[in-house]
Amino acid sequence: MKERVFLEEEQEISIDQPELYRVYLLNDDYTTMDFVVHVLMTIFEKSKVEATRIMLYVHRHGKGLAGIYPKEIAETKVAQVESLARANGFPLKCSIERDD
Ligand code: NFA
Repeated sequence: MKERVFLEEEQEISIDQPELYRVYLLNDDYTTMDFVVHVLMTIFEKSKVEATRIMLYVHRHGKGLAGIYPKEIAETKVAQVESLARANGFPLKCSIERDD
């Protein structure tokens, strides 16, 4: 994605905008609600109220948006979630979709 930026008369440059990716959390029957709230607060920097809202949305609808980031950061969040989940014996999974 390129954004056109206008400078003083007759000058124009273009700046590369990073491609953004949506990170979703996926519901399962085994991960505890408290753990999902913890993941949303620590890895996605949500407040307790917002983390609880997102967790319940995922629980009820099957998947829910945790955040939108440049590709490398999105991939790092997924790796952090899945490794923390595994370390705690939970099957919690994420998915990533390009935000077009
Ligand atoms: N469905 C899980 C339960 O009832 C909670 C959960 C919510 C898991 C969101 C994964 C994501 N314990």
